Amino acid sequence: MSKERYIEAKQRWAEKQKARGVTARATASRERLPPGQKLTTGFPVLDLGVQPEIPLAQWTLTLSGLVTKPAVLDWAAFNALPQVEDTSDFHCVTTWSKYDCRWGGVAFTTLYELVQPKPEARFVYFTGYDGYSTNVALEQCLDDDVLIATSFDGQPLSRAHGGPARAILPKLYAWKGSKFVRGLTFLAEDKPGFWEVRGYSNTADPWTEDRYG
Ligand SMILES: Nc1nc2c(c(=O)[nH]1)N[C@H]1C(S)=C(S)[C@@H](COP(=O)(O)O)O[C@H]1N2
Ligand SMILES: [Mo]
Repeated sequence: MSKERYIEAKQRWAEKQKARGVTARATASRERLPPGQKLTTGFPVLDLGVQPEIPLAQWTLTLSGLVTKPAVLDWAAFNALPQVEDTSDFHCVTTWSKYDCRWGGVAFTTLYELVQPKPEARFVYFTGYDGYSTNVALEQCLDDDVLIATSFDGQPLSRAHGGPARAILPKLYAWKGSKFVRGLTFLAEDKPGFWEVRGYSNTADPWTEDRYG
């Protein structure tokens, strides 16, 4: 069934349910939707007012800091790494959530194995081509749903949503995933990023509404 027909069918089903006076199944979504969040079916765009244009021929991802094998990957080298797909939910601190985002790209763990962080590395500082930055504990980056995504829903990641490549960390509020990602620096000491120095939470757990401070 095509996506359009599937959506139409679901819509008809919903209308029928409504006509019958049947209310939506709240239980599943209540368990899936973190507190204080509202589900959106669109995909809002949030950035710093700049969406840098990075030609693929000039794009690089720099992996540096406390690592045994620092690396600067160009587009070809990055795409030659094992590719994964992961579908996850997306929670923005401004209270919208989006379900079932299908991301494709390179798992964080693949990059971890490539550069071999030193034992003292405990934090990762992500930077973006737009001047953005954000910090995450290394341990959280090692979850199997964390990736540097270059595709969304089977299509190349659009510039609006952070293309050519962005970080995705589904278990944390979405500001922890840098769009237009440019570098990952492995650090011994934590270093607050763009929003973290402006009062956003350092740990950003949607399930405890760990939004600010
Ligand atoms: N480089 C960069 N990454 C960023 C941001 C940004 O402004 N610049 N905004 C963050 C915030 S607050 C959110 S909610 C998500 C939004 O991603 P989207 O625009 O694809 O919805 O990107 C995050 N990553
Ligand atoms: Mo956000």
